Amino acid sequence: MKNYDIKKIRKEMEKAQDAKRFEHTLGVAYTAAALAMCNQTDSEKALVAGLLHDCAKCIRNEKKISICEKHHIPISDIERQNPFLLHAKAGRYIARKKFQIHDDDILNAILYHTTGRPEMSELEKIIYIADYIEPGRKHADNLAKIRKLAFQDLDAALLVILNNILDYLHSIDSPIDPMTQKTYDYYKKEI
Ligand code: DGI
Ligand code: FE
Ligand code: FE
Repeated sequence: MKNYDIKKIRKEMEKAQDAKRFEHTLGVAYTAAALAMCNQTDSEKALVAGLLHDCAKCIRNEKKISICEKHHIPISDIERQNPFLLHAKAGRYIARKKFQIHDDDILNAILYHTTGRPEMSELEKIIYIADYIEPGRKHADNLAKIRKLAFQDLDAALLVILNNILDYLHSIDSPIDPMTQKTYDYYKKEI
């Protein structure tokens, strides 16, 4: 099993993010590690993926676009119109190049942490869920219930979160990435 330099990754993230975002990063990392423990899966990987999931969040939109263009990472129309979505794709790239992460499961957890995808791995689900329920999040009204559910049934929590996000995006008339919709449709049928 690979040993990751958690301290170093944490320090780098503290440098790369503003204070509020770094608090969120720590919240996601430790919530993901707890979810991994609860599911008897690798908590170190969960910690690494949690620490790195938003590693491109504090990069300017133009820079996110240029990183993707320079490294031949395809940008969809919706991503071009909503470049914040690209922090997932750019984040995967930075995790691989700068942090030398070569574990595909960790890289995919970063890549799909915003939209999800059908047939997510357990680690992908853990990061997606931890991003939504970490202690610093205050938004959703049914958050207490979702937090409890997350530690009982990952799939059930995933579906409620996807449903909440889609409702929220519809309510503010925000364009929906086809992958977000596909993920919801898949898990709605699956669960
Ligand atoms: O980076 P974070 O803020 O921690 O979390 P995130 O990467 O999950 O991004 C959060 C926002 O992304 C949240 O407000 C919901 C939004 N989002 C997820 N899927 C889509 C989306 N926004 C749009 N416009 N379209 C989507 O398909
Ligand atoms: Fe994010
Ligand atoms: Fe996040």
